[in-house]
Amino acid sequence: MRLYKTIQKITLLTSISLLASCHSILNSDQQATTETQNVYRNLIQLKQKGFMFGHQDDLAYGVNWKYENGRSDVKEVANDYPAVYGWDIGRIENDSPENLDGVPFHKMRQYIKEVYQRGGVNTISWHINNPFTGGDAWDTTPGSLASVLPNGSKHELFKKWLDKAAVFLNSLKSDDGKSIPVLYRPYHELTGNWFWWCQNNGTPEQFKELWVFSFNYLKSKGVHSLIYVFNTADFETYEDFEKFYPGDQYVDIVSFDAYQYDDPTTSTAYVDKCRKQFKIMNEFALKHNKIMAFAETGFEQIPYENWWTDTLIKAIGNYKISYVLVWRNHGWLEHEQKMHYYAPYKGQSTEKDFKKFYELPNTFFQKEITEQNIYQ
Ligand code: BMA
Repeated sequence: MRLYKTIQKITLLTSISLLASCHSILNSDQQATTETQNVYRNLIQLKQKGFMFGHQDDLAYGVNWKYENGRSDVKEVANDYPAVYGWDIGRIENDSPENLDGVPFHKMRQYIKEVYQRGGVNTISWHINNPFTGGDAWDTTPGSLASVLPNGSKHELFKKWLDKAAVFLNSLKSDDGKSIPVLYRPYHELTGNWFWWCQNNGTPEQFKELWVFSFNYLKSKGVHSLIYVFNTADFETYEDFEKFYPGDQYVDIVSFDAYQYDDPTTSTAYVDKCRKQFKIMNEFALKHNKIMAFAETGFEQIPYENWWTDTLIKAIGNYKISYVLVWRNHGWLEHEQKMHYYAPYKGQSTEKDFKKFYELPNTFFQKEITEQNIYQ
């Protein structure tokens, strides 16, 4: 198995060096740092051969542990870290020392640096509180989206919150002082109805204005290390996907989030839905010359032992996505009285299948990505 993967890797390296002459520049930020442009170019090349595996909060905690240096549930199962690491800066807006899931920002910064220095990919989302009400991201009080736009009653407050994000993003630096590139995924799951920025709380024009304003604002604060990820929840048609898209010069990657909720041994609903959405998104990505990603997915507690190689692989099909990321391994959720995790951990029932998934020639984890030197 391992040998097979090694042969595949050599093939990958050879073809990537052949592709190295094809130059492609980031659409969003013409002043993007060299490392940011490099990683984007490398992501374009990598997706021809497979997709990276990602996990939210992977280094911070897992099932039954928290903040132990070097530890990762994924690593304990696959003997390798993920290639992509998801982080969320929710609560940075109110100067909290920890994000909404309890991860201290100073630790997050450290993890992000660690990931960068070993050649992995960091992605950041922001469950930003509701500036209109002071409630959380899930507070969908009507008028919230409009209130943050220029001329809105909370616009000045919103800018202060963006300032805090800018300070954090600008503080992500490697030892040699370089800004660390981040796949930035703001206002995620916009086609849903559960966050204050979702489609039911504003017109497409308002959403686009929110996106473009924040985009320009962060740039004006000197943030030039972002690769912008546009992200939806479910959608039915090409028009639905396109409706809130702010424009090619503001987006680099297009993606959606979709979770498994029913039993994959009796229902094909999740696979069918993902395939349908990938088909539409693929058409969109080709037309707009964008990279695709499966930005969030998972099956809580993974109660089907072949979920990785059977269900997830089928859901992705042959679509050339850059990465798939599963959500966090919180462990026991006290307020819901249940286990909450999406990646396997040592002893979890999908361990064997996850190792098979790891061995597939088209799945990339840390070791393979490190060899690709994606920041160069
Ligand atoms: C949800 C759950 C919550 C968490 C939120 C933001 O899917 O995991 O427990 O607070 O995401 O990370």
